[in-house]
Amino acid sequence: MKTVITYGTFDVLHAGHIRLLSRAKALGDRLIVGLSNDDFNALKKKSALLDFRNRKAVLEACRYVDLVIEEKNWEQKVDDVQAYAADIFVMGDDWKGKFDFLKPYCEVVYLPRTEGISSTEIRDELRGEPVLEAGRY
Ligand code: C2G
Repeated sequence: MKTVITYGTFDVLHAGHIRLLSRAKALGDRLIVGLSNDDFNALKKKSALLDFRNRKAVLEACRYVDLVIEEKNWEQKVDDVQAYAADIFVMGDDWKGKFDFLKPYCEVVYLPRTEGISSTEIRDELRGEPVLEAGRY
């Protein structure tokens, strides 16, 4: 069985994430996602709209995802790859080269990122919404 692993925040899941997950799963038989916890998001300076519990529930409902593990820090990937016997590590190519240190442990694949959609844009759009004043509807 070929195991693929990837990592991310996956906030407000959108088609860009889904395309990444579907292409990653297509490279093997099992896809594991290291989901950034809320503390690690703070470290990444990412302010996710949804907390870890919600983002995990959404990812676990995705047909391409077989297992969600917690991403707590930058240092855990080698241990994870070994612990889960991952054959392939996948990330979008906005990370190209950043995880080549994993090459001695598994195949490293950077996939083209989906242009035109990002959680950041969705978050900004949502946050830009006027607050629903009482009696508005
Ligand atoms: N992605 C994509 N296309 C988009 C948006 C995201 O292909 N339009 C990919 C990213 O390249 C990444 C994955 O979807 O591979 C998850 O993206 P994020 O949730 O933004 O993850 P990120 O903050 O990049 O965290 O240790 C690695 C980090 O946790 C990665």
